[in-house]
Amino acid sequence: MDTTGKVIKCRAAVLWEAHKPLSIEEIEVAPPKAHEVRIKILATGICRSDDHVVEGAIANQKFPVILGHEAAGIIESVGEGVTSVKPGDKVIPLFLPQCGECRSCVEPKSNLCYKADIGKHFGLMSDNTSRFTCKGQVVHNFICTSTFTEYTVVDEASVVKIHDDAPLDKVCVIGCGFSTGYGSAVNVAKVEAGSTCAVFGLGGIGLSVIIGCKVAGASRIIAIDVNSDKFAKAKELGATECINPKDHENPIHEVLQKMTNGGVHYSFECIGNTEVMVSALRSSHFSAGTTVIVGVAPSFSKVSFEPMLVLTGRTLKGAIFGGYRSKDCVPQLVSDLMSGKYEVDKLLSHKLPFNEINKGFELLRKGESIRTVLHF
Ligand code: PAD
Ligand code: ZN
Ligand code: ZN
Repeated sequence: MDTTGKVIKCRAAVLWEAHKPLSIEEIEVAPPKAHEVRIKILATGICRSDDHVVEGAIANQKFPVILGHEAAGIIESVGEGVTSVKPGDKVIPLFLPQCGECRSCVEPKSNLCYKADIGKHFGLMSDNTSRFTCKGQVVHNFICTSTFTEYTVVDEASVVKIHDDAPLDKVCVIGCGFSTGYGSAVNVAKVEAGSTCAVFGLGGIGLSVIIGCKVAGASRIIAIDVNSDKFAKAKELGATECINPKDHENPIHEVLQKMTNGGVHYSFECIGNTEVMVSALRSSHFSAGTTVIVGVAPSFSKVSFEPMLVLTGRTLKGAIFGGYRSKDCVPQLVSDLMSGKYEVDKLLSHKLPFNEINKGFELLRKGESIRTVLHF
């Protein structure tokens, strides 16, 4: 049946308010307006950033909302003026858009397009309306994507065509977790061959940082987590040593300083914990070290440290989506995966039917899953 131009009724996981489970509902998805596309989502992963909203750590998120931002699917229909994709194309939705026209998109060093909703959480399309309704109520979108639904509508700046043969149940992780971690190592830190790295937090993001450090040729990759169950996988992916801060009396930065004769070249915070951000900074070499903040800390939280820590020459930086310009880079990341430059199978720990989405969140909270991929 041709659904072009029609409202589609389908299943979606609606979060009516923070601190509640997601609720599987029938929603209506309006057709795409000009420069928008409607996507049939076929696989979507659960990322900690989705859970931050459920936990209420993202203060200004508008409700009700359809979360989800790491996914792959097929274009169902396109609005007027859309040129970069057509119905039937395999695509990845981009939570970090690339409009190609704003100040960031024309700055070669920036990747944070002005169309991004990160930190703003307006949760609406560019005409300030939503394409989702449920039980007569407007439902907001989440960081330009909303993928916990059978169908979603996104701006053309927030979607990119990928290889026709791409395995969607795998490449969905390129929509967030893999690219964020991998890019933080190879693109943001620019890890060099022979260097020493420390990765704090071994979820989907931290493990992807490890993959990046290994591809870059780091000679030591020290993986740190308070949950030692995470170590086996970290080692399989390239960690050379694993340490649990709970096994040490001294602060973790002292342990790392000692292990590395004066600090690591690169450290990565992949948790979203402000204290660990400072530990990561202290773990790096006082004048040659670089620390990358990847984790998302709760809204309004503050990081505090003595300026001397950076005055001596350390670099502290951060990036969204591994510093990648999304439209330019995602198709290549997919092709590189397909050609075997890296593999993501170890990140995809669980697979669940869409209706069991709350179980997927539980697995993440209990530290049992890396990525749960939901299928429809
Ligand atoms: P996750 O919850 O799967 O992994 C976090 C890991 O950190 C777990 O293994 C925990 O056991 C571990 N941990 C918790 N506290 C500590 C501690 N004090 N010391 C050491 N280890 C600890 O999350 P994830 O990998 O999906 O995401 C990690 C963060 O990255 C999270 O804050 C998420 O919001 C953020 C993120 N950032 C971007 C971006 O573009 N910058 C994109 C996607 C996710
Ligand atoms: Zn994410
Ligand atoms: Zn832009």
